[in-house]
Amino acid sequence: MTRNGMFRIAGGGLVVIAGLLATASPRARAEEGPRVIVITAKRFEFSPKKITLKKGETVRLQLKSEDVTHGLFVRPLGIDKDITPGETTEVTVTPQVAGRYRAICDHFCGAGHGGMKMTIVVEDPGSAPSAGN
Ligand SMILES: [Cu+2]
Repeated sequence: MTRNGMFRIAGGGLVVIAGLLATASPRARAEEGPRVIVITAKRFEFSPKKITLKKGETVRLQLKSEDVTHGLFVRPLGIDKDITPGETTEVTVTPQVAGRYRAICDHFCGAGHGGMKMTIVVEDPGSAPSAGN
């Protein structure tokens, strides 16, 4: 075998591997499951302050705390979790009713605890946007 031939084989192998990587990764990502939304809690706010979900779409919320233990409580969506610092707390939701939901911290975290809240908007992709309340 010539020197030239060796190079050709090596080059072809690399192209095949690159092709496998390119096609495998998007598929693997799609099979991982629902859309993931990260929500970070710290005294005395959630970040982001507002998330938008779609009616009927399953999403996985990943809850993290940057300081002390907080909570995330949204009764109509069945969400009631403690958020412990240093851990990722997951909750999976599939909202069935469109609307605007107020999420609150329900684990006392200090002086501003009572004002610690965020908004979860659930849109119905099948209906026109509402004109407000
Ligand atoms: Cu809190």
